[in-house]
Amino acid sequence: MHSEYFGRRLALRSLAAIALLVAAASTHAHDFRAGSLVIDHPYATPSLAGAPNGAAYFRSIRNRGASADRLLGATTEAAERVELHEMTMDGNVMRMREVPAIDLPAGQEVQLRHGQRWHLMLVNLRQPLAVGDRFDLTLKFEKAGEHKVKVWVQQPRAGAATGGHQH
Ligand SMILES: [Cu+2]
Repeated sequence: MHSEYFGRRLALRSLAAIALLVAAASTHAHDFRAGSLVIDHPYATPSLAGAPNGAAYFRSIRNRGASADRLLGATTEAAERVELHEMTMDGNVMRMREVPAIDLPAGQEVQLRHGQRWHLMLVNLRQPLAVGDRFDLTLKFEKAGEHKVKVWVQQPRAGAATGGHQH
């Protein structure tokens, strides 16, 4: 009788554990708060075979505050250094340049997805980035200070810009 009760409890427990796992797996987005900033879904695309560099993106960074802030840079164990890059079109040629900061105007949302204007370049990856990997990235903001976020490595969603990031 005792053992039957125990067995039931175990079964209930593993059901609860499975429910938790399912809940975790179905969470497709994550976000972080840094003062009045909301850093929505930091992610990176898998690195290309033989490519020394990778790139990290965000769904967006929202500044819900009353004053402007700026992203000044980032560091990560996953790469030797991180650069803020801006993409511009020069006729038909896509150009990339390093910028000292990315403006985050008060009350606005800045999109930083792949194929868009900005990205964080991960210079000299310690190891290739594969789908499912996660790594820490410490962002440095002018006003909000330093904040660590978790970057998810994932395949760009079908239908999204293919973001050809070549360095
Ligand atoms: Cu770049």
